[in-house]
Amino acid sequence: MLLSRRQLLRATAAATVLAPTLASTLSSCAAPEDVPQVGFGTPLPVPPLAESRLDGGVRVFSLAPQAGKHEFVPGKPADSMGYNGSYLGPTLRAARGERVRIDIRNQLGDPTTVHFHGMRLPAADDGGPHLAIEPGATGSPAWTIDQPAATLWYHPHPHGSTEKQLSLGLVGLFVIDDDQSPGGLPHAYGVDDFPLIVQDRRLDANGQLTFDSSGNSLGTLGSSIAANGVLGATLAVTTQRVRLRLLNASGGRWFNFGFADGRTFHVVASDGGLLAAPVPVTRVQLSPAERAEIVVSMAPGESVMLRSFAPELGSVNPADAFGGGRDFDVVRLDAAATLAPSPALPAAFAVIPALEVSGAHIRSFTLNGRNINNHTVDMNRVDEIVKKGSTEVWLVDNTNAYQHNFHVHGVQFQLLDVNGTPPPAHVRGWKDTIPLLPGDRSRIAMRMPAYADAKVPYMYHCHVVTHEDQGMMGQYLVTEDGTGPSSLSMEGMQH
Ligand SMILES: [Cu+2]
Repeated sequence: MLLSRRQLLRATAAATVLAPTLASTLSSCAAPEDVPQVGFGTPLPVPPLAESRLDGGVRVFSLAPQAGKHEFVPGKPADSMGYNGSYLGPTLRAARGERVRIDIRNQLGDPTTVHFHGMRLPAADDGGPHLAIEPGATGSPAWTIDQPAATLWYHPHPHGSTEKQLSLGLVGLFVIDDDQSPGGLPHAYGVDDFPLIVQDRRLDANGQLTFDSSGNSLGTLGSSIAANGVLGATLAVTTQRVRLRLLNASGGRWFNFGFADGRTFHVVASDGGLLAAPVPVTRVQLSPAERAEIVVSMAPGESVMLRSFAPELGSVNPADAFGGGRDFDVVRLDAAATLAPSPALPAAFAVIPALEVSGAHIRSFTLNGRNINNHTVDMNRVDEIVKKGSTEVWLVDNTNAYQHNFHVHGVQFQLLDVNGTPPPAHVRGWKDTIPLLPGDRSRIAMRMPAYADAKVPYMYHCHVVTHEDQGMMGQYLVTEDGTGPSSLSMEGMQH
């Protein structure tokens, strides 16, 4: 039944892509170029750890989104954006139980927000599109970290212009530590534990970032791959094992990470924290916004390429119109002649208790075109109201002939099954974003946020950011008893 459904969808996929392909052929002389940049050897930069200060027991960080120039191609500075700099942002790091405040000063010429992706926090501090910070204005979200150690991230979420701001470089990591993590995992930042923010970049002959989605359905797709902002980066490995905190920070491209020599590596964490145990794999596929922490072993003196192999995208056809069919080299790992010893990986991490879902409230979300349940987002409309702290099961159904994904703000969830089948072990941990290939029906279970607010909603949406900008998003309120208003007033919602 599923196969026939996919076959049916395949016919419409070809029809969907025909029109834009024709349009791009007609306008090809005006279309921005996509000039792939190759050649490895530039040392991989590591985003600095953000400085913080303690203010009455609160750990305070400062972020200033700003415009700048960034050289993807030496000698050809591109217009870009960054936090506290010209491209990307510092890594925020805090421990479970700490209270944090992020002082945000918007130095851009446009409104922005800072969304803390994967964080359990009050909706009013979540940086959704209702919480715009105007140019020159400030915002100061604050909350107490109350979730396991994880690699989360922050990025803009302004209504209708997320693709532009995110793609220009407004991306940073938020690493949470806790005291439950076992020994044996590499954890020295920039020594044996490296963030890896991976983005496809569409560059023209002048090294400028360009935006052009003609001929595909996922927004701008580029054929140059940046790791921590650098094309053709190499990582100098000095230890027997390294931990890579992978983030797919692309607007629309799926990555399917593995090593060029096919070696096995271990996935140790999903979006929201450590798995129950390390999982040996040869590939880990990430849709936009997903993370995976992996640990790879190296031999002295060897080099190996971290590659994105052509992603598994189900029945999409033609594959290149949906970001498929291509391999990309991402980062080359060069091991020193002598490597410092690393402890053995632990056999098991923390137990992840399965959420009790019998009696859970069930909701259904159908992804179709650029809408969810036949609606594009209306910032004044409340789509769902949930009870604070309750457990829910959401059924998410992609009825399209091409892929989407699905992100829920304010929670970490467990993926129960995909088309009735339990997910592979390396995604049986905490998640906040899941891919949905054509025809996929997935069930996720989550404990809803512990913060009631009848005025400010949390969002759920497709994280292909051009789809999000086109309104493929809905919003849910959390209230004490699960009832509340069906509409919202935007007035007075600014930070
Ligand atoms: Cu989508």
